[in-house]
Amino acid sequence: MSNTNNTITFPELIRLKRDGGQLTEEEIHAFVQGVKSRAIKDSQIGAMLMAIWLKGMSEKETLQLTKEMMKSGEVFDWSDEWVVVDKHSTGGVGDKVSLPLAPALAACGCKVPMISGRGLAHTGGTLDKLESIPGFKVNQSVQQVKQILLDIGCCIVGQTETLVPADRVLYALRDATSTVDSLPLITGSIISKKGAEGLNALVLDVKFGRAALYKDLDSARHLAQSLVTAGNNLGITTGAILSRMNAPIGRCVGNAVEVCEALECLKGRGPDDLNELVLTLGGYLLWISGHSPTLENGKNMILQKLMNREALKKFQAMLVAQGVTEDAAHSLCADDTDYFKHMKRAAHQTELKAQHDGTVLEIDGMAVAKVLHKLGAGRNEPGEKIDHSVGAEILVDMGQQVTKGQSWIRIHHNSPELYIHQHFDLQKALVFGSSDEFKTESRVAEFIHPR
Ligand code: IUR
Repeated sequence: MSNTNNTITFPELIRLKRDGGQLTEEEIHAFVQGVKSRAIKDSQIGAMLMAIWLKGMSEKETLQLTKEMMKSGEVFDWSDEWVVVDKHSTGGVGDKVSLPLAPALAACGCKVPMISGRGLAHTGGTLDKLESIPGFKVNQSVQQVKQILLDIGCCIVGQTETLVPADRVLYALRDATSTVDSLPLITGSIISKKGAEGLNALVLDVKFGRAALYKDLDSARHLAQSLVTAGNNLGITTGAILSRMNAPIGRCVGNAVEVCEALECLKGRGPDDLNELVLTLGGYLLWISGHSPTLENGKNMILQKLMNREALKKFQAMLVAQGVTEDAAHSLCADDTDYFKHMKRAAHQTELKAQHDGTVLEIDGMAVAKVLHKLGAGRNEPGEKIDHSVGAEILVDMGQQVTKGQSWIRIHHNSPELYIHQHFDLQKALVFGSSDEFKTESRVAEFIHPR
């Protein structure tokens, strides 16, 4: 970009945003193209990101940024007859919802090309969970994705090189310039990738609470509204749920143990809160994509696919299509099975005992996740190897009366023993109170509907 033919230069563009101005469509186009082609220096991109972080972007600018990012790479184009849907979660502890949700939606007739990520820091990634299953391949070409959608209806894969290349550059520089937590930048990043997936409908699970990116309902609602607006403006029917993320979802945290719990859910034996999220997110997608006349009816459709094992059959077929042997997939999906015959089991299991009598009021998911991370379940840098067998099983329910000495958590680890500070941090995560202090809360707090 030069000023020889009256176009604005990059330093002028940065100054415009820095001083609170609005960028035009052409200017945003030039910026994203410059990012993609690397014609703009990293220092200039960083400065623009900080200007956007400080001054924000209007709805119009955010939409343009999202569109330009989407168009920076390949945009999938599926058959007109398909109803293509997906879910995106802002990340939580024990969040294995995608694993039962994708096959349940496929069993209802939707096409689900789920593009997922890997875990970083305390958050787990769906791809890491699936890689606990020997043979599972997350890297599939567009042609392979198309074939799996045609044959089965769902797949869970990693992002291809050609999808939204501008996001790869921007995300790395956001990380390096402390500009990750900017509403327009998060919106552009998430919705551009969903747009490139060629979706008809999208549901967002925006989490709030102690173990979430956003700690309070208000800030989560702001993010959800920005995502929903951009998604709908892009032509994807988009809605969101705001869900509570304090205690881990379900009873298992860690890659292999979460796969076991997801399989239990697919066998109709999942924990209540996981079931609630799968039914609500799935039912919501069926409703907004026109597969169901109401949300309630949509939830019932998903429930039926879990109870009659049609979702499980889809999952089994997806495992085979993505590289797992027929024998292992069949055995993992069998009614009575030893999951650890096929997935690596950690060398040690240590149970911690409750130190008082009392009612379980809360289990701090973030504290549990941090200990597991140190034990090898998570990574500090992208690309780092992780230990899929590290995890935790929570042995008590919220609101349960426990007695001193009762086991409340089982840690799966390969280190010879847990350090004293790890015992301490885990014990602190279990919050006791009296039974009248406990109140049952559903995971789902609010909906933001398409508009
Ligand atoms: N996930 C994304 O894909 N993009 C983001 O900016 C964030 C999470 I934060």
